[in-house]
Amino acid sequence: VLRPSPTVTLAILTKNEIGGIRKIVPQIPRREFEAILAIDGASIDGSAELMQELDIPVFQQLSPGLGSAMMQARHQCKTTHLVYFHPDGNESVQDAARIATLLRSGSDFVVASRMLPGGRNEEDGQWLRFRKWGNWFFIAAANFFFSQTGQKLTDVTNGLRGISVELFDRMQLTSKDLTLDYQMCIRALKLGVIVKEFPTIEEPRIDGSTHFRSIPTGIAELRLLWSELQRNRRVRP
Ligand SMILES: Nc1nc2c(ncn2[C@@H]2O[C@H](COP(=O)(O)OP(=O)(O)OP(=O)(O)O)[C@@H](O)[C@H]2O)c(=O)[nH]1
Ligand SMILES: [Mg+2]
Repeated sequence: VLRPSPTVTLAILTKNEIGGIRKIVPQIPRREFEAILAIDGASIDGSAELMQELDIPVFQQLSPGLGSAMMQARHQCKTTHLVYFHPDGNESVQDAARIATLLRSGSDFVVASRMLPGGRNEEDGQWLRFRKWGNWFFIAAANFFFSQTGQKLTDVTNGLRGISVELFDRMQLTSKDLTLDYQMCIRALKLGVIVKEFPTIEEPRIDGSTHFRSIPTGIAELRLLWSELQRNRRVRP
């Protein structure tokens, strides 16, 4: 099959993230992407206006939830591939560019991993690492229940990732909240798609506050895992 040569959109997701945007967005190596856009979740701090000043087309989110924003980015995307980026300070703009490069060289799905050797999770160095321990559980469960090829993923919840639009559509994703990241990884395993990972260093957020508290997030991820177990056979090709 002849495929068009890959083109990549950088999709920036923002909700009241003005401090991070001010520092991070000007550092984005925009030449690495054919297109750039932002989906804004009804920010009230001027995030959307600042993005527009920085020459980035902003689309107001039509329905709530981080997953909905990611799906809307897919619908606005006119390229063959898509990279998701969150300008709150957690993520490196160089790693976003690296994802674009990996997509261009043939990967269908690339996830920046905080758990691979050389990577770092924002909790590393702390004594209590509830989020990281939760992540370990969700990673182990995904690999145990869904891996078709023997591939073992090392990070299933990091939002810094890129995917081909074709694969995104083939995954038939349904999560409207932040569990969409986990659902994408599970669907990749179910479909037997190779997930390309590389180590990434997660820095602390710059400003503002988290949108996702640990316990409700953990419960949402558990529910997602449960529903993926229920529909285990439905997505297989
Ligand atoms: N468009 C849109 N963006 C969102 C929504 N919720 C969160 N975001 C953005 O998605 C990114 C991830 O949210 P965070 O609150 O940083 O989540 P996190 O990285 O798990 O938590 P921190 O450790 O606090 O950084 C940030 O850039 C947010 O601004 C939403 O509903 N819509
Ligand atoms: Mg963050």
